[in-house]
Amino acid sequence: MAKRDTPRKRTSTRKPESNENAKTTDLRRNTTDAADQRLTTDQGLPINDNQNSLKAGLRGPTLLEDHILRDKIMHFDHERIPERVVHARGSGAHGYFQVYEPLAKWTKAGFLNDPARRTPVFVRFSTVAGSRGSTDLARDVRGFAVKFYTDEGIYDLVGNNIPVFFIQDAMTFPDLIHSVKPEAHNEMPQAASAHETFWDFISLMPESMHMIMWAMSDRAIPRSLRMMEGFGVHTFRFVNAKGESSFVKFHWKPLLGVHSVAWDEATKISGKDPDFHRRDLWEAIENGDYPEWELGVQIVPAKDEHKYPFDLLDPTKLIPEELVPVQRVGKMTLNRNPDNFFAETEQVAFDPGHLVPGIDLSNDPLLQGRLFSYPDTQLSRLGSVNFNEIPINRPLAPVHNNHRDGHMRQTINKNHINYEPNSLGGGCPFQAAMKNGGSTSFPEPMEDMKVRAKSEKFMDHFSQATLFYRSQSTPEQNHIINALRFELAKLDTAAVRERMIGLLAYVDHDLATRVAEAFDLEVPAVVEPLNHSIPADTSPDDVQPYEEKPVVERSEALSMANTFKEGIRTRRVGILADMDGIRDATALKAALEAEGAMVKVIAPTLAKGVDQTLMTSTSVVFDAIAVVNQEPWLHYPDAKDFVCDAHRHAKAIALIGNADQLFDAWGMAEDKEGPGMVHGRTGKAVINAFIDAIAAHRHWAREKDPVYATKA
Ligand code: HDE
Repeated sequence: MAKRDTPRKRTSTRKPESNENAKTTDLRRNTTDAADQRLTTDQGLPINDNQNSLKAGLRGPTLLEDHILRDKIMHFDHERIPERVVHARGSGAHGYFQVYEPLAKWTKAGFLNDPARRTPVFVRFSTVAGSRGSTDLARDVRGFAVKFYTDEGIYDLVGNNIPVFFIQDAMTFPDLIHSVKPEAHNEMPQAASAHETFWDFISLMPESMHMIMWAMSDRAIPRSLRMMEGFGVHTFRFVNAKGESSFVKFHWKPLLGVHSVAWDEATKISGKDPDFHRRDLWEAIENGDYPEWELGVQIVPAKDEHKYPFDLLDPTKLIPEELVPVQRVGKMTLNRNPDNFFAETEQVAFDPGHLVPGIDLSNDPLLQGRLFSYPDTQLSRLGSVNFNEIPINRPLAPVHNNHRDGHMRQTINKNHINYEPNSLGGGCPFQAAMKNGGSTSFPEPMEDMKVRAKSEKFMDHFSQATLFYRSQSTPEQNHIINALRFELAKLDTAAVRERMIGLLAYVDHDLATRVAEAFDLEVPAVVEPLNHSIPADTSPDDVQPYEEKPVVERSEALSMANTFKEGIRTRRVGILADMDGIRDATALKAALEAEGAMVKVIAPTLAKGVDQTLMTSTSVVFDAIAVVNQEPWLHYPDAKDFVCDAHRHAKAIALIGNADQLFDAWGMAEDKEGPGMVHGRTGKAVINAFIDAIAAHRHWAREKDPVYATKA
């Protein structure tokens, strides 16, 4: 066989990058794009035959001396590193952040004070429970971790898409994660909380009830990583140049609005396209539809620390936006896909302890535990204290210190002065004065007893769970009830289910009743708030008196029903049309694409003007569908599934020509009318009505699943 000695053509369709950020992050890339690339060993030896191992004769055994074969196989044998113990399944992207106005009043952080500065970022989104290859559409919290490569060093905002957490103290994190991961004896189920050990743990942890409301809501099955909010969860501190501190909660608000899929749809997407979220993010960036989020801050002046009925240090509580509005202070844009998944998305190492001057920690006991966990995890995952030298983790700010050696050290330190203070090195590297950016911790006054306990306000486990539930629209509440029915029905132990109904009764009695109906259980009467008692050995000084505090009964910001619903940019639309309907389909496609939608024409065969065959397609990967004409769909079971699923999942549906007759033929005559259903010929009126219906995202009012019904 002739040997290749010429380079293959690059086939990437990637658009050339033009922004500043690309230039800076390129510094960390190991680019070997030279035109003439000969295949070599890791030592640089050109390889003449990459197909045949070295043998003693044409039919003889392979020789041990074949170092080319041994090197290749040995490298391959070690290609996997331990996956993250949580958040193993993730997708990443590069981009930049820009602040709108200087935030000097609150923080001295340089990247939050210079509107002209574009700070490069790398973002990794993730699920929590599943392994690296698990489905994107699991019911789960999504990680939302942002690494800012600031001029003052790395700042990591390692948050989630839900603003609160299951537990209040780092001490119980391993228990929580053990309980939700696949069960220890049989490694099932993958990427799902619907199993015995998780609900056993939760039913004994009333503090988790607020987070459970979020996790059972549609927030846990996002439509797209580009359409979910992000939260720093903990309360952090801002510190300004005068040394004054205020408390801050961080938010990411997606400019496309917050949208989710239906649960039945999520389970079907998991089968049809387990990479649905990853693909969606990748394609949007490749198409130039760069995802954007505004950074929001809720600022609480130091003097207001004890003003609220909840403790700012309690990560199971949020600050209702009615009490402290979210101020939008800057924008993050993701505009470049990683070049190499392993080198970037897999090796990126976040740490809530990566801070810059002007942003500091609070005493949230969950956050405090994380400060130990992340660098410790990097050690076992990435194998060395030198993980900071991996290109994706390297700061753009210069690094000067006396760290030396260790596994896989990259830096070649060129002199022998590896201690401080020193005189032989001219005192370098020297400590930075505060005025020159030297970081200091906020000098929070502190004098107290050592205790294993929590402050009194941590003991209110239900009022914000109730606030969340009561702030949801009716369809959202129905989805929570249905999710709880699904999860609890998967349990073998009736006592766990009963304990859960008991806890739900403290959140909302109607909620508990409607969940309990599915199991024929009685809801116990609620006598008084079920809170942990304060441990007997707590100092009386630590028990804070209860005062009148501002209370919010309902918060609009907590419901996705109130999200942004204008425009159809990046929405996916599938049009069923055979050759007789191709003209209508092409016209509709052009009109929707002009509004920024991503449209596919689907037909039984891959003829001209057709993008996908019916056999390879499914409506669960589209946001809206159109059907042109009744024929030939009447005779295709796949077409019936396509349309019925779209209808059940409350999507916008356009029935073009006589396609509405399909609904009569399929025994769904009454379903062809209703919100989000558009009929007619492909004229302006129909197209505009369809665009409005798609922009609304979902038409939940159409849902009529019998399990939602309340017992008479
Ligand atoms: Fe994490 N978490 N976590 N976590 N977490 C990790 O760190 C941990 C918590 C979050 O895309 C691990 O580098 C403890 C809250 C995200 O690489 C590990 C506690 C929030 C990611 C770890 C928490 C998070 C992680 C695994 C309780 C939301 C993925 C790999 C004290 C604010 C980051 C790694 C990425 C990852 C520990 C609680 C978010 C094991 C001990 C609360 C987004 O170190």
